[in-house]
Amino acid sequence: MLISNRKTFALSLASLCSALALALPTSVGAEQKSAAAQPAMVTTAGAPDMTQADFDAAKEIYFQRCAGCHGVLRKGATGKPLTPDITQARGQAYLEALISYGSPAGMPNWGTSNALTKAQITSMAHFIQHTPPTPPEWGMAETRNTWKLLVKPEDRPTHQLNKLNLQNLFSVTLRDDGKIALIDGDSKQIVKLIETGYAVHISRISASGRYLLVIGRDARIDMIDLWPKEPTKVAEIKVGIEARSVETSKFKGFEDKYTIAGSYWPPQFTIMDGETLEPKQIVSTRGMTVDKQEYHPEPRVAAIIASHEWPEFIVNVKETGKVMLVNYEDIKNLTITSIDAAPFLHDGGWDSSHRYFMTAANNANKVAVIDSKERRLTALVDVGKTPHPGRGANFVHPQFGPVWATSHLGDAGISMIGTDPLKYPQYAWKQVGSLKGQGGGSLFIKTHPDSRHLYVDTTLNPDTKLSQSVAVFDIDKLDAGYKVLPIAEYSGIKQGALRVVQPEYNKAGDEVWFSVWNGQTEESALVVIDDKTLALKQVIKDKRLITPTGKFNVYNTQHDIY
Ligand code: DHE
Repeated sequence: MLISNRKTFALSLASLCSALALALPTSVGAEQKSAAAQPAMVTTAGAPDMTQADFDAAKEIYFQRCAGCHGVLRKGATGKPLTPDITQARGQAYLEALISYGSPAGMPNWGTSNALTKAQITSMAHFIQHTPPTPPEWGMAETRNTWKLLVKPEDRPTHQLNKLNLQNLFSVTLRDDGKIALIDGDSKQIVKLIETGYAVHISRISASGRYLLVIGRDARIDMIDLWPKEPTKVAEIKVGIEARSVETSKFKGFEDKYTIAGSYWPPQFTIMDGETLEPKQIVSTRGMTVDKQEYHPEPRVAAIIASHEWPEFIVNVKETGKVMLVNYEDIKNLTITSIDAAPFLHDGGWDSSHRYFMTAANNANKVAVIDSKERRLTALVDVGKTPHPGRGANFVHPQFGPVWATSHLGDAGISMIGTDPLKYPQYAWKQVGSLKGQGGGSLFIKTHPDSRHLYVDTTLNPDTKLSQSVAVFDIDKLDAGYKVLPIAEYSGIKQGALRVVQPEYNKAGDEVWFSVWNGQTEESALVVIDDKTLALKQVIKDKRLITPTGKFNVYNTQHDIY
């Protein structure tokens, strides 16, 4: 896992992880020895023996903190592969040092940040030398068993019954609290807190703007109807054991008809009824990789985006490096177009025309451009090290015309790619320029069609000065460099390992919201900046705002504005 707030690892995580620990077999490929007076032991040839209790505890930590980047089967993705042949060759001391101190390539410093104790680090270094345990599969029976239709469609209102300005509502991830906060973008008041899955990840809005879909790392989806007297959860389902993405159908005539969710484990996606979340189809993504054409047992589903050109979902399959265009016109006879891109596909968003899906192949240091109309790969564009755009940022460059930009985890560059093949063919699908930001460790970049500013966070930079501030570029004077906004300082919070993450605009495009993300027992905040003046507009503090990270403005998310 890429980040965790220090000292915070959440009670809410504990519940999932205990559940995982119960669900997971204890070490596949590892023998268990037990003797009457001896604790049960787990052994793997070449690895230090572990007691069953230590092995289980390490397994929990691995799922909580490591699997997101290294993969459940440890074959590597954002993080390096950690299979026993590799880890045993590295040896105990090397592994302990790496876990403790981290690396400039993005491995967190679990020891020196006090997130893990010395004993836990020793145990983790032992654990990753063992054969990885394989979690169970999750088919239709398991999925259906978790499905809860809380309010039937016929019992829901036929029009909006509350007075909320839904278009300027924000769904805010309260990452380690297992909740989202709905915040009124006008008054900045919390409208409601809603319980969701553990380590909530993202929110997406249905095509009509009525339903909010929230997914947690535990693969639980909560569907919230924004029309009742107060926003209310109407359906819930669990589509696997680990997941990150959810999206709803947006093609004309199919608005709100289907919901899709991608799972990390098992590696598959699930298509559900858009009004009820009733599961309809589960499709495995296991298969051959794009480069070596080798079988991969764990190709996880990363970003998913709904096509506006065809009744299709565009699905990033991380480890195989393939983009699947899943046509949902006939759900019983799914047609899937598989497009070769590059590994490891992660996140991405539309260009400004909403025709081209720009998606990061972060291990290849490339952005894949998928033409959703022609259903093919348009280009693989070389960019900087480990691009991580979120959904990226679209703006009109004074020289290159419309561009889409991404920042990078691995370096300070911000790559701009030309996106207008008609008026600016000479710049289309090329990296036309690179800006220098504050540093590496950037997760998200954002602008708005009515703004002339470009905001870049550096959440994962090891230098707290950088992880607690953001860079702002004036799009009309990009050569002038950036201004620094000390967002964490603006929040007035003095305690804790604050990190500033994810710019998000309000509907009008004249405010930008940032999360000041602190530990679970510490104070966090949202900081709102006036986009015209770049002055601090408001600090939103509330003891219920626990570990805020992603923020999703209903209108901007619904209409793919970024
Ligand atoms: Fe995310 C989006 C996966 C860690 C905050 N994250 C995504 C998407 C994926 C993903 C695949 C794209 C979804 C889509 O568009 O359909 N994230 C992962 C991981 O695998 C990773 C690296 C490690 C993990 O264990 O989960 C990871 N992500 C994080 C965090 O630690 C962040 C910063 C804080 C948090 O809340 O967990 C985080 N991820 C986000 C946010 C988005 C996101 C805010 C949506 C950005 C947007 O603008 O759409």
